[in-house]
Amino acid sequence: MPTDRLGRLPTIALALVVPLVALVTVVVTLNVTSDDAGVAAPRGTGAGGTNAIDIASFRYSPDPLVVSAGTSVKVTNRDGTAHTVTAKDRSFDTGELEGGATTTITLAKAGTHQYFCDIHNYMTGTIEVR
Ligand SMILES: [Cu+2]
Repeated sequence: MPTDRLGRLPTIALALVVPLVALVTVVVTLNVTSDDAGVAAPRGTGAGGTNAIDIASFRYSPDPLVVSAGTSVKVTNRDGTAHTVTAKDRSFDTGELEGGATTTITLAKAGTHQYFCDIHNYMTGTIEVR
């Protein structure tokens, strides 16, 4: 195990910068999308809001999704390539969802659940279960 600090530093810096850039990209995209809500049905993440995650252009939306415990969440992959919705703690996992396919996950545990795409690990999202 090398413990050379100089060697590790760029890796650490990259590990911090990449998620930050991804976050900024998602925030910017969400702002743009909210001004141009003609693509899909209107959605909100407030009380009684949507219980669905759409995957499009290698992004999850809405992100974060806020749902009540026990809610079934419909996951739709609108891309032409397969994706997954996989919990970091593996408490839920859609498995490979082909382009155009839909599935449902049920979130029993309250809390903040972070998930990712098991094929494209840079794709991440959050579900807040209340
Ligand atoms: Cu993916």
